Amino acid sequence: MSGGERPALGVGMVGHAFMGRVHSQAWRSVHAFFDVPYVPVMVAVAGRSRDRVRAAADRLGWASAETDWKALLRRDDIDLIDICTPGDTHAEIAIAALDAGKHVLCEKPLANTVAEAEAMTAAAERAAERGVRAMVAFNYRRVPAIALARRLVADGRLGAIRHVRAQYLQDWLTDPEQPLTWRLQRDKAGSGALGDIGAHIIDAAQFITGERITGVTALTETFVRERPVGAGGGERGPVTVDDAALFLARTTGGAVAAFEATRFATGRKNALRIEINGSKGSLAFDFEAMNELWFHDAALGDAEGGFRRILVTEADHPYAGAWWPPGHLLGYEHTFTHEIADLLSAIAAGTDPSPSFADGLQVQRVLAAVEASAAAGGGWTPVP
Ligand code: 4PW
Repeated sequence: MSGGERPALGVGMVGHAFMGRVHSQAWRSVHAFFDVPYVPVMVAVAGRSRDRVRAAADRLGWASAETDWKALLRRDDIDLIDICTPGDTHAEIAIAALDAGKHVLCEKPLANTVAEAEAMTAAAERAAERGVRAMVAFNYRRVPAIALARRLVADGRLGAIRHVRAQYLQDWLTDPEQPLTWRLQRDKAGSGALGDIGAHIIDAAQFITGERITGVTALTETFVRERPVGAGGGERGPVTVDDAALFLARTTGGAVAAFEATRFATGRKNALRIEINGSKGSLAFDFEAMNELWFHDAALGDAEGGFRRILVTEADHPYAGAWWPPGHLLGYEHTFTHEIADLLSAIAAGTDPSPSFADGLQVQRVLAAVEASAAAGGGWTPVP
């Protein structure tokens, strides 16, 4: 295998549904836009059905297809395993891959339980001693506007952070006839809106502010408790996860925070929103207008202050310069390209990628605290 001037890095991907499709797009294009130290080679994709994985390989650009993910670990031409499967398989695949000396990119949330996330983090720490790296895929960190928000906070433009208001609003479950897919089953997904989309706003809030959540008080709700199983037959099965999760939190820097994750926000499709108020200014972001960051600089005074839109497409904005001229907007898929560019750079630099498995474990602890608080009627629950 040759990657031209840059060495090749063989990739094997497990799973080829929504996340597998978007990761494939990133693996195909990253080296064309970013000066990454390796040229990824899309060696093989693994999936359970022979026909479907073969078709996915052809369509998404993978050179070969396997029906057993363990086959990927046995191949010498694969250096990295990309895990795009439901949460119940993350721990087994990631630990086996790291122990086999393969770098790992793992979809979020890192695992279904804190115990699994701890075992994965221990495996990542063992692997790091051999130069093998692991990253958890919180892709929204790589939205240029979110990365710019972090830069503004780090540069002191917001002063002391007082409020974090974070929401992740979707509406794809409002129809009670929406089938009982794996995301609605606790044994497969770990939790519902909480882990699937709440995990993203936990990570984004901590990433932007540089602060960590120290404790929570929470409630969760499941509005539709049974849904159709499979197509047509009339059979219904129990929904075993939350449809919505809301919680208040405190952070290491003394801020107070409000989080809301729901799949019942009628009319909201993928509204990951975050507003941060500090002593010197405020920031506001909504993924449904992901190229924009709104910034209020209190130093301008009442007469000239107010939220101002920054179109985050300038060459000196994070990631944006690698793409198109200013004003030519980016989309959801670009965040995954950015994530993979950062992962490849970390592998070459011999440093822990960010977010690491340890970061994923910390988010998992917040998720567990939210569930524990909600189960106890909303009692204050510290995050260890
Ligand atoms: O990770 C998230 C998914 O599980 C995604 O970013 C959006 O919410 C789209 O699907 C779910």
